[in-house]
Order: sequence, then C-alpha cells, then structure tokens
Amino acid sequence: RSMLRTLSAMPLAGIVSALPQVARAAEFSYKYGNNLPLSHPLNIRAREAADEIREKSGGRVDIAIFPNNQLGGDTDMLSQVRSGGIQFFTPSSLVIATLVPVAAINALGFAFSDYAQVWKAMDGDLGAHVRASIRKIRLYAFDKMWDNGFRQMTSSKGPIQQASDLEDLKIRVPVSPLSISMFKGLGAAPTSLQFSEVYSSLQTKIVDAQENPLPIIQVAKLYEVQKYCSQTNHIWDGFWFIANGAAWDRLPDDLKAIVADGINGAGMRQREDIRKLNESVQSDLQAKGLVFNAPSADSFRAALREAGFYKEWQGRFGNEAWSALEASVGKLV
Ligand code: X2X
Repeated sequence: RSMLRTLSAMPLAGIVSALPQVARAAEFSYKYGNNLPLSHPLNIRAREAADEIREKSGGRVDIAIFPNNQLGGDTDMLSQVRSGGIQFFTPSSLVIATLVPVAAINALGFAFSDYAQVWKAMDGDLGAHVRASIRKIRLYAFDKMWDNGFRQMTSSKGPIQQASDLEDLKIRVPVSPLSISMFKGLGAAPTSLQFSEVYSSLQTKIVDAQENPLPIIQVAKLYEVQKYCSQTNHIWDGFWFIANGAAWDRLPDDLKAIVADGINGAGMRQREDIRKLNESVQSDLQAKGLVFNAPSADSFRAALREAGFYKEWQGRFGNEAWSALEASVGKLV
C-alpha cells in the first residue's frame, strides 16, 4: 500500500527509468567480432553503423562489437560465424579464402595498380562473383567491401629492394594458401600465423618479417618490433563484412534494409578514412623509426612468372573469375 502511494507520487519519467534494463532487450541481439584494434577505421565506422542500426530499427537490432581478437583469432571467428555463435565477422579476403577459395582473387600478387582498378572490380563483376560464392556456404556478404589496403613488407633484417632480398626470409603471412604460394614463389620462407600472434612472433623473433597495409602497421604498433618498411604494394586486401546466413535470413525485410544500409554506408566512409590515412601514415611511421624504401615491382613479378605462380592460380580461380579480374587490371598471363 505504501509502495503504491510512493509510485503514484513519482513523476512518470521516474517510474519508467526505474524499470529494469532487461525489459528493453532487443529483438535481434547480434554479435560482431573482428581482429583489429579499436583505433582502426574499421572499428570506428563499425561502431557508427551499430549505433545507426539500433536507432533506425527503434532498438530492434542491437549489434555488440568484439574487437581486437577478443573472441579468438581469425580461424576461431570464422568457425563461430559459420556455426552462428556470432552473427557478423569481417575476415580479410585472404582469410575467408580458406573456405571460399575464389575470394582470394583480389589478393593475387601485383594484380591491382591503384584504387580505381580495385573498386571497379570489387564493386563490379568480380565482387559479385565472390559474394555469390560466399553465399553458397550459407554466409551472407554485404555489397560493399571494406578497405584493408595495399600490403607492404616490413622486416627487422634489412630493406627489401628486389625479389632476391626475400631469399629464405622468415616472413609471417596470414592463414592463406595464396600468401604461402606467393612468398614461396618469391623464394622466401613464409609461415602462416593468425594476426593475434603477429606482434609477439616478431618480438620473440619466431619470424623476422611480416606484410600488412601501413594503417595496420600503425594501429598494431608493429614499428616497435620492425625496422624496415618496403613499399611493394604486392597485394590489395579488403575485408568482407559477412553475416551468418541463418541470422541474416531471420531478419524481416525492413530490418535487412536498415542493417545493409548501415553497414554498406559505414563501409564507404571507412574506405575514405583509409584513403585519407594513406596520405599521412608514412611520415608518421618514419617519425616512429621505420626506414622506408619503394622498390619497383619488376623483379617480384618476374620471379612469380618464372615460378609459374600466375598460371597455377589462373587454374585454381577458374576462367570466369580470372576474366572478371582481367577486365579491371588488363592481361595478367
Ligand atoms: O592478418 C593480417 O595480416 C590482416 C590484419 O591484414 C588480415 O586480417 C589479413
């Protein structure tokens, strides 16, 4: 009785905010995992997307973000998004290719020479081809790929000027058959390690070198454990924003549209962030002690041709995907 009197004396807003939070649980509570530090544009824009989606869906869709390998490395998150343990993941094309081999095609060595070629291919036929292949294993890939960047080589041993400088170099590459094939073709000694292991492996000298786009070298502080950076631009790499197929299909159409708009829009802004970052990141890394050089691609391309790398991967990717790539970059073989 006295409780009732207290309640009726409370202003309405007071009563509402006194209700337990659980009463407002979202209809779709989804989890998104990724492998990058919070300061990377991918995480900044993903947070923006999650906020926009919560708001536009009137709280019906809530996406909780688990950055920086909190849920395990790439291989773990890939199996979680397949099983539905998490609903979203952003694997690099190199990493999702362990399940969908053709997805590595954008990472073919020295295929793309600039971003105009990249987005023409990935927003066009080549991207559509890869997304259709991803859908076949019951994952859904959003239309707009997010940017990782052109991959550059770093080492603690010395600058890499030409292919012969890679001879027997212990270099970490992602868990990616294409990367292993490419670095073997170049004469190096590549090892696949998940990104979560990269800093410590370089620090303890399990490997002497690694390769990643400059923004990753910056946010993961790899300059602390590497001395030289050779701007080889050997691979263009991007992240597919993927959803567990059943979790995606469960969303009614109006929510699918809100989620897709939120994620694709954020992806476009993330591309722009990387574009801007690319203008300043080299001088920042130089100030932090990395020594840069910019080798010509010629000796690397020649070594790969001689190793039969392009012929082999043309066969593995298949003619349809290969032609779609060549439509953007010109003849490769
Ligand atoms: O693991 C890497 O090197 C990274 C962060 O670039 C990818 O996700 C492939």
